[in-house]
Amino acid sequence: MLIKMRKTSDPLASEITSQSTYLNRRQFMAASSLTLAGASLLSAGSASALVMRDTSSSAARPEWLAKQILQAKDSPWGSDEVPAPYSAITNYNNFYEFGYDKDDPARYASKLITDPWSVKVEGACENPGTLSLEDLLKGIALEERIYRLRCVEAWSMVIPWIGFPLADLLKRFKPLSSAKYVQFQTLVDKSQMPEQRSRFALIDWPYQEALRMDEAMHPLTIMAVGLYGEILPNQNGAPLRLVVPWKYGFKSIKSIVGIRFTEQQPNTTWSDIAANEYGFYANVNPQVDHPRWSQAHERRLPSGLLAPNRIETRMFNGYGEEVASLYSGMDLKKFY
Ligand SMILES: Nc1nc2c(c(=O)[nH]1)N[C@H]1C(S)=C(S)[C@@H](COP(=O)(O)O)O[C@H]1N2
Ligand SMILES: [Mo]
Repeated sequence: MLIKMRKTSDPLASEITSQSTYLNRRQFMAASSLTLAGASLLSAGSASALVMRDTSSSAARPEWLAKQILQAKDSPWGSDEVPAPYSAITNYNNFYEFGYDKDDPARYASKLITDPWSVKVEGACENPGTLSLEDLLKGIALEERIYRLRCVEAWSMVIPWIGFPLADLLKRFKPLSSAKYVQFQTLVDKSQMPEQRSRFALIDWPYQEALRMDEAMHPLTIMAVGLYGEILPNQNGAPLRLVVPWKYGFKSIKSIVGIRFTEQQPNTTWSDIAANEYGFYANVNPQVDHPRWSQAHERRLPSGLLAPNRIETRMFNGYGEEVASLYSGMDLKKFY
């Protein structure tokens, strides 16, 4: 598969990525392993400057995970998309545990300890328990999924995730037939997450999100552990984060430590804060505006003053063919 990088003929929205060609998968993987080995990407000839990584930014990069990520298979998803530059994906983030500005996560998340890491699975299932990340990923085949991520704030990015279907994981816990929803929680650790120390925080920690069971089991729903062929940077939700590409970005919860199967619709962070603005479903929908802004368009990042990159927002973020049937008969203006 070709990882399509920006062509020089494309309107350059930002100067973040200088060179541009197509970089084929092999070069991409070779470049990744070079970085893993600590070598400088800048010496890698034509691959240079495509992805500028700060390899020191993650406190821990377990070797077994790096290896598993290098073995990720291609997938047809998004092979026609142009991924945003690595520097854009890792410097423009929402991760409120580390602050509210877009560059706060890149600045403050680097010291988050992600190894060892464990996830507690509980609720309506036959096999609850607490698993280390390594056990959780044992026998799991990773793949690359290049997805559009559409934030409710009306910007979007194309991100080449490395992950696996959430369904592959959930099945192992044998959810009961009474389990209708699955809830996820992010780590709470005041010593590592500065905004959790604030008395004025908007969010009642932990950050939590949830999906209906059929949404969770949908093949497009993944857990990501990497991007651009490498271990997930902390600001993107290391070591394990959800990615639900047809829903607004806030559903794609980061740095998950808890999974719970429930019979009732669980609480979710943003609808708890403002239920009239952020619904449980949060399907990308250009016809249902946020009370304070239109959702008809989005800014595709990277963008700049001279190249705003304003594009039309698509129903279900362009994944309607795959997911529309999940909502047949539902009034999506009511269940926004
Ligand atoms: N724990 C946690 N997860 C989170 C958030 C957050 O603040 N905390 N922000 C969400 C929002 S609003 C978006 S748009 C995406 C952004 O993901 P990215 O920074 O990897 O692009 O993460 C989501 N997951
Ligand atoms: Mo978002």
